[in-house]
Amino acid sequence: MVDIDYSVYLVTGRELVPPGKTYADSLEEALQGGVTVVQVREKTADTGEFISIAAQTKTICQKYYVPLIINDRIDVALAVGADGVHLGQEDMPIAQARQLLPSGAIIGVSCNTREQVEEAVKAGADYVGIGAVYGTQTKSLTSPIIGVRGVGVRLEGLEGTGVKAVAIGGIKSENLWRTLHGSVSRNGRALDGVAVVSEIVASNEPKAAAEKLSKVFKAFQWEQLRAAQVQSTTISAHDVLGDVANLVHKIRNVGPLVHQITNHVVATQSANVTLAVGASPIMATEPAEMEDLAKICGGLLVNIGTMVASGVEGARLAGYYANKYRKPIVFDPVGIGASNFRKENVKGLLDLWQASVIKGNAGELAAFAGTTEVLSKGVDSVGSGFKDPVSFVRGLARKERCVIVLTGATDYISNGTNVVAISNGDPILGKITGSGCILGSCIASFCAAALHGTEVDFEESRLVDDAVFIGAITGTLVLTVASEFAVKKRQVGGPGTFLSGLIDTLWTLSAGDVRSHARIQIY
Ligand code: 3NM
Ligand code: MG
Repeated sequence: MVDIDYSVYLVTGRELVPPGKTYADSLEEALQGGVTVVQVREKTADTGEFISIAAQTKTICQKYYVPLIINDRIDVALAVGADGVHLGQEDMPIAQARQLLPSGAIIGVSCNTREQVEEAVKAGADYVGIGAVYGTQTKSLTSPIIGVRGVGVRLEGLEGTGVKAVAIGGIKSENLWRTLHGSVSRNGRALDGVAVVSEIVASNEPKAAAEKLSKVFKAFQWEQLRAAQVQSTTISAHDVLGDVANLVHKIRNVGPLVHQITNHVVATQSANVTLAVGASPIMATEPAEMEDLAKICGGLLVNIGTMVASGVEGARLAGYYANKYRKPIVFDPVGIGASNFRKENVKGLLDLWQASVIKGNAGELAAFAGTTEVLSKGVDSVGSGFKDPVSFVRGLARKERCVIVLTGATDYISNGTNVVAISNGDPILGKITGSGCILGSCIASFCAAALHGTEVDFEESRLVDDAVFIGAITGTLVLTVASEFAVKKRQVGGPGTFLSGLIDTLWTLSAGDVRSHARIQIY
């Protein structure tokens, strides 16, 4: 069987075609823009009209060698000689459709739950349509919106099978990058395509709309391919520390504005640390100002520490606009394992936006990853609680498509390929409140500085790249090296003087200090 390219899967919606454009013109332009599959979906047409639309669609699709799929109606598919059918949960069972259709016909099934995905696989579906990912105006939904994290869970049902998957429901070029990055199973199974109606059909420029989707998808596929090929690259500690030193220098010149939504326990010291490393904090939480701030800030920190329900909307919008304006987001799911509210909150936020860096201690990241690994106390010589922290952070970074920072006596930072372990830091860091939260501010500041001045193409993500990796490493090194300096060089009597000593040290720490005192190991 020929492999079908599901990447830009157009579902028709004749009623949405804007005035002044015919259905046929809109369809043809969409195909010119890079649509790879067309499904004719007619919810009210009589059989005769459906057949005539399907036949017209087939003629146009054939010009572009694009397969044609008919929604629901086996008879219509047979009548026009379509390439396949798409079945809803209430439509004809797959086995019966398979009997009626010619051999090799494509059969796709709409799935809302993981169980439905598994059933579709068992019944011999060629692909599943998983949705609705987001809210949609196009169809009145009868089952729950599942979010990108939910798509990831449903993709687990496809692991080890050749069944393909597209996501559907509210997908736009604006949220496509997040959709693709977020919709990944724990073992890295990603989407084969996205199905859209309104983004293309309701557009006055369906060609441009399809081109945009296609371009983002191709960039994603390229990234996937590269990730699969490049299991590890050899980077040297010398080169990494060179980049770190440059960034410590750069942040003083750039002075990036860093938007921080953090908990009220640490807000003041986080703002002071941000200033001390050479950046400027803005600690705003009002939803109405989030878009304006995303435009002017170099980066965003979201820390859920003391977040209350009324604060969630600000965090949602801040991240949404940070993604939109391509600003890096550092996400700190503080105490995620402590309550269901926090867990649901984290899920809700990551359903909406893509983090560039996720940081946490062993307990937090274990809860976040949903690992069953028991965090036994004090048995682990690396002190992180994980038996194999290197593999853990690498795997989680791959799954989340972002940089992971696992904090502990040794900090582990991964971009999904390499892992940098940092063994700097004085134990007294554990004796002041919020040293982890401060680290988040520090990392956000250096990520903002790292991305400063890089031109960002809308279709291209620069949210998760080498600059962010170096930003995370630099933020961690600067804070941990400074803690050692503060203890050694100042008259630190205890945690109180340590905090002020730390801020003073951050203020004066040079690129050379960081470079010469860094203790890093690369895996
Ligand atoms: N099926 P738009 S959502 C046809 O959840 C369809 O199964 C869905 O349209 C499902 O891209 C949907 O305009 C409509 O949001 C998708
Ligand atoms: Mg149906």
